Order: sequence, then structure tokens, then C-alpha cells
Amino acid sequence: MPTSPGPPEPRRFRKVLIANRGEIAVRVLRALAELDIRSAVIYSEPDRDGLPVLLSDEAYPIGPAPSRDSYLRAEAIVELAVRIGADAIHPGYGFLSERAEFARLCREAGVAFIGPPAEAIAAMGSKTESRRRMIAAGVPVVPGGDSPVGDLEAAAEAAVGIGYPVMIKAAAGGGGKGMRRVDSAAELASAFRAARSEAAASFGDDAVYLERCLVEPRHVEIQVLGDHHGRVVSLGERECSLQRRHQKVVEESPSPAAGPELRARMGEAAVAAAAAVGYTNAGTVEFLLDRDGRFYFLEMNTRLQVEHPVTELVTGIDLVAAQLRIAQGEPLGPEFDDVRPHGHAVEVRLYAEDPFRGFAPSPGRIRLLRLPAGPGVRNDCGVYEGAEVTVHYDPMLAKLIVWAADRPRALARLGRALGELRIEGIQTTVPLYRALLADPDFLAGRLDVGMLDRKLAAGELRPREEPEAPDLPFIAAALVHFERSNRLATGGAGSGGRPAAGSRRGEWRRAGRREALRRGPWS
Ligand code: MV4
Repeated sequence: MPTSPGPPEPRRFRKVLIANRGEIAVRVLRALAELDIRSAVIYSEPDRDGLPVLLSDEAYPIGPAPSRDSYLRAEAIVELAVRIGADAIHPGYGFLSERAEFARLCREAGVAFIGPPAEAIAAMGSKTESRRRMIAAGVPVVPGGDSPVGDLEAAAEAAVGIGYPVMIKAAAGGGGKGMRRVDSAAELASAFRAARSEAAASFGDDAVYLERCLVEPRHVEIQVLGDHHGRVVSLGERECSLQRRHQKVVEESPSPAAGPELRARMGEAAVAAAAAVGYTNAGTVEFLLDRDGRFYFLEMNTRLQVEHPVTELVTGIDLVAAQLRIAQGEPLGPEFDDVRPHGHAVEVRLYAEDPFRGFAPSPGRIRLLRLPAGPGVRNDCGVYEGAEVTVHYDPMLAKLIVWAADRPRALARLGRALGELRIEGIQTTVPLYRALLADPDFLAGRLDVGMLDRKLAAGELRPREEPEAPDLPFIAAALVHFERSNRLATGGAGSGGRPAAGSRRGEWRRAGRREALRRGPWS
């Protein structure tokens, strides 16, 4: 049975230390400010001029660029929290967020870890252990072996029992490392060897096991919250099938594949999964959903996730505020009864990668940054104009999230927002999203986990440049000036009617407007 420390003494946090950087540090800072809790951040040398340092109440240097010398210094971070009188540490995602040992260190130092108990992190950290516990809890898992296969003979036997195609997976794994699809007995030996050595290299553990391979499944995950009073709730699903090499690029809620009935069943399974390991705070239960609407537990992410905003926008729940309140010992209130999605939200991740050059990293100075705004548009951004993007950390700079009444309107709004967005100085994945908005399968919600890689390999998703403006800045400036003086002279209605579409004058005028928008009158 999971050891539960029981409800913490109810208390108000006065100061919280954020053990992270970038957009998620900014996101947590905002929640702290709204709850009137003092904020402290750590920062590495290259992050000293970063947005979290600018926005926090207190900021502390933690070391040089390499993560192991800065953001991964578990003991130094806990010591700092004690020294500065922080009541709690928010780990964000990545870095120390899923290290059971870190959660334990916090607890021993009397600092609240804003996340689940160390025991729950550990139980979900092992694929084979979590599979066994899910089976015991009645949560559906992909049919297959519930223990590692030690040699090729055992693997062959297991594969026959399961039936080809099978998936070989690393027991310690996750993220697709050490994973191999095997379509026939003839391929098994080489795939088994490859999976084992990749597992050993990635996780220091060469244990692998076999599952039935699902064909073109979707990745659908359920957001859960658990309080310290024994209650776990589901906040519905996120569709995360659009991934490039196991990196999510677009997420949305609700899933185009889910209706109220499937949502309810997946939500119940996710709540059972979390409860089975004594889960508290925010977590995500990942499922594979097959084309017949059957779903299978994949793994549980024991942290706040990058894509949490789409859930926030369709449920109206502030997940970071909920994490803080749960960690303070508050019970989940009536606003968490029977949460249903309202409207539709889509998130695209802005990576500093060049989609025209195989998604190569694209560090450099952000020379121009204009973020979209207006109805239903949210930016979770960790950088600002003039900031330097380095190669030291994850290339995700920001997320653009839109909300609208339904999916077609949300996609239209995403297109509008991408049209307003300008980033110069570095390359980003924005052109890929412009291309996706012209893809019939994406528009129809026909998604599966292999779709993006297949389309990119087939050259189907030519990244689209932003609508190109001719390089005519002075003519543009003249046109803008002409328009302004004309508008003043005529009392605001412009020069009297739109020129016929495609007319020479109309094209030039539009080019001028685009150019003026691109550069801005201020630069
Ligand atoms: C699978 C699968 C099909 N069948 N398991 C990849 C990462 C790992 N966490 C689980 N993964 C998969 N497991 C079975 N039995 C297909 C995938 C998969 C995938 C899953 C989620 C998100 C993206 C993916 C991309 C390719 C393959």
C-alpha cells in the first residue's frame, strides 16, 4: 500500500521558490502574484537577464549553464529554500520535477514539494511496476508481458503469445527510447538486441518487455488533481497525437475523438490510476486510444505539463493555483465536481528550431518579437525582444494558446493569431503550424501518433513562409502616411472604397500595410 503522509497542517505559503526557468517559471510567478505569495527564482549564468529574474520578487544565482551544475543541484536548491525561508518549492516540468529523491529531500527539510509524494513518483517511474499496479487497480493496459523478458527465447515465446506486430519497450523507459516495433519473428532478434542496448545506454538498465503493437493510435491524456483529503478528480482530456519524434508540437482539448461517454470512462480510469499510487497534486495519465475507441494506460506524468493551458481554457480552472492550494492542504472544493469542457482550445509550441533545415537548433538574439493578442488568445512566453536564445536548454521558447466556441473557430483563430505573430532573429517552428492549418487531415481532426512524422517524411507539410511582403519600406511608409492624412481629411472612412481585388493599386496598398505591420512604425 502507498504510504500516505496524511493531510499537511493547513497553512498559507508566504514564499515559494521556483526551481525552473523559461516560460513555466513565468507561469508559476503569475500564479504566485495572484495569490499574494512572495516569489523566488533560481537562475543559471546565461539566464541572469531572463524574464523570470525580471518578474520575481527575489532571484538567486545557482551556477553555470550546464543543468547538472545549476537547475539539477537538488541539495543546493533545498538548502537555498531553507536559507531564504521559502515554505515550498515548485519544480515546474523537466529538471527535478520527477525525481522522487528531490521530493524526499524537500520533505526531510520541512519544505513542501509542490507535486505528488516521492512514493507516487517512484511507482510511476518504472514502466513494469506501474503496469502491474494499474492491472491490480483495474486500469486497462496494452495486452502484453507484465515482466521483463531476459533473453531472445523468452521474447520469442512472449511474442507468439501476444501475436505480431509487437512492441519491445524499455522497462525503465519512456519517451520512445529503447522502443522497437516488430512485425514478424524474423525481425525479432535484431530488434531485441537493438532495444536492449538502447535501453542500457538511455536508462542504465537493459530490461525490456513486450506489448501488442497498436496500429496508428492516438495519444489522449487525462488531467487529474488529487488533494490531501483522499479526493482525486478528472479535468478531462487533451489530444496530443501531433508529435515530431516523440516531441509534442500541437495539443488540444477536447479531443476530436472523445465524446462525453469516452471522456467519462477515461476519466474514471485515470482517477483509479492516480488513487492506486496515493497520488496528490496535479498529474497526467497518458493513454493510447485505438481506432475502435478502446484505450490503454501508457504512463503517468507526475508533474504539471507543458500543455496544461488547453485544460485551463476549456475548464476555467487555474491549474497552478490549484497545485498551490492543494500543497497548502486545502481540500478540492465544489468547483471540481463534474468538470465539463466548454468550447475548444489549441496550443502550438514555439521552438527555436528551423523547420526548413530539418528542425536544427536555431539559437541567437530575438531581434523582433510581436506576440498576437485579441479575443481568445493567450501567450505563455519565457522570452522578450532583445533576449538571447542559447543552446544550453530546451528550445521551447513560448506557447501560443487559443480558445473559441468550437474546433473550427479555434483553428481559424489560431490562423489569425499566427498571422499577427512576428519573430525575427531566430528561426522557429511557426511555419510548420501555418502548413498544418492547410492540411485536410489536421483540419478534420484525423490524427494519430505517427501522422506528423509520416507527413514530414513524405514532404506533405511544406513549412510555409509568412505571407511575403516585398522589400519596399519607403513606399510602404509613404502609403501609410498617405492613408493617415487621407483618413484625417475625410473624417475617418479612408479614401473611399476598397480597390477591386487583384488590382495593382490594391496589391500595393496591401503590400504597404504588410510592410508597415512587419517593421512597425516604432522601429
Ligand atoms: C506504443 C505504440 C503502439 N503500440 N505502444 C511511444 C512513446 C512511449 N511513451 C509510448 N509510445 C508508443 N507506444 C504500443 N503497444 C505507439 C507509441 C508511439 C507514440 C505514443 C505516444 C505519442 C507518440 C508516439 C509516437 C510513436 C509511437
